Amino acid sequence: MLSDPIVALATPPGRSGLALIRLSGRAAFELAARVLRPFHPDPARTARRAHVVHPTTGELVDSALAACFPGPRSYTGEDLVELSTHGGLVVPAAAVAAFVAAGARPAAPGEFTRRAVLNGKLDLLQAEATADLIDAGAPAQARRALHQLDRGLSHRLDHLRAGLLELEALIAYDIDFPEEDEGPVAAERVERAWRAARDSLARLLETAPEGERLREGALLVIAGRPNAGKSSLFNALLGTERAIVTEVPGTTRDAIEAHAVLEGFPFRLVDTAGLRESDDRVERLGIEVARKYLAAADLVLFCEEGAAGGERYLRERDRFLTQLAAPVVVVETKIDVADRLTARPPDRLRVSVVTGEGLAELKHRLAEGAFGRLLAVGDVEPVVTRARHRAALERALAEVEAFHVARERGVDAAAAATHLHAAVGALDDLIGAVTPDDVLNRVFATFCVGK
Ligand SMILES: Nc1nc2c(ncn2[C@@H]2O[C@H](COP(=O)(O)OP(=O)(O)OP(=O)(O)O)[C@@H](O)[C@H]2O)c(=O)[nH]1
Ligand SMILES: [Mg+2]
Repeated sequence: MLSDPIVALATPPGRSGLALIRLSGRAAFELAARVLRPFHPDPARTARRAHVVHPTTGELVDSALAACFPGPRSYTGEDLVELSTHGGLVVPAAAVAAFVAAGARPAAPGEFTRRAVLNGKLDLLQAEATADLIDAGAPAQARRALHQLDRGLSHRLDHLRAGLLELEALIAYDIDFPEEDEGPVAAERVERAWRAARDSLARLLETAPEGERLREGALLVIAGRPNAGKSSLFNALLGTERAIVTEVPGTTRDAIEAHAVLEGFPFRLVDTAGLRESDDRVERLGIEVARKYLAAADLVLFCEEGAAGGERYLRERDRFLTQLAAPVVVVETKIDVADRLTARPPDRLRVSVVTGEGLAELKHRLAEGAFGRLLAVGDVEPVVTRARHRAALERALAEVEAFHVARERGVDAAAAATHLHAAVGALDDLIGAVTPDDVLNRVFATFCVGK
């Protein structure tokens, strides 16, 4: 049942000062009155002290603070109680059990937010942003989620939608008076409005690759010849000694993956086996794995020692680099021991993990390489962060293009307008105007309990 009372612990279980419990649904206040002594829903949104008592055994569970949020002015849009109890393993669980004994059902993951969406308190993009904010592991992810929670992307879609409806209104005259050659609306005006809508959609879509990368972390693969200093750099970027470093070429055999935050952006860093012809079976397998990662990389960090030189090396290196699909950042390693007299291109990145020289500049270049477009648009422009968003926008763009083709071919206005309807429909799906259950299930599948 949609509005049956649900209860959940909204904070993680474990040793903590406080825990937050949420209760929402029909008759939530009557139910709370069976557990909280004393209990007054008024004044609303005000914290009041109450004893938490098990309704059937009468056992005292805790002395807590309760605040009531009468619907529709609550997170879920229903009557909602928030209870701050003491933390730890025993008290919060006993408090939840008391509410269950009083008639509440333990909430499913994301069920509070799902109700917020169904009651029109949040759109689907905001619900997704709520999950993204909770899951954020890097500051840039949190900023992006907050922007979306604030309806940043939703506003842009509202605007796009209004533009499409306006375009439809512009050609309405052609629909009503198809025989007239030139209606009161000049063809150029329709063309202009169409171009504006198409460009706006296309620009939003262009943010998708980096937007999705922002949610998942950019796959940054460190490559180079054996002993080039890859593992040392991997550790330095991570800030911990994760990979084994020795002076023996061929130390790293397997790929090692770890999460890192560079310049506030999320990365999946991969250290790989040094690339060379090898007779060692294990090393060969490691090189094979490295090649697979390189094929999937969003960005490659190629390490080489200053003295690596030699015509043949450079030829082979350049051939290797041009084969890569991903953009490459080349860095010279071990500059604390490098020959300072050798001439180098002035824009060459140079680092030492011993002195730390060049590391800040390298991190900046990596963030730019993987998230340059996001850095350029800043935090105010909306960005598309999920495959679901991209698919809907691609559908809308295809329909907007089809509308134009139909007009060019002289298809009658009513038929051309069906493409605009379909484009508006795609945007409605995206924002969650009418959301089928299976879409909701997918969106909320990864939520945590209590949110
Ligand atoms: N002086 C100095 N030595 C370094 C620096 N970076 C790495 N080294 C040394 O270079 C050697 C090889 O470093 P690794 O990080 O293991 O190199 P790798 O590219 O991972 O090597 P493989 O795993 O064998 O392919 C080790 O002896 C490191 O201590 C540096 O910045 N300065
Ligand atoms: Mg290594």
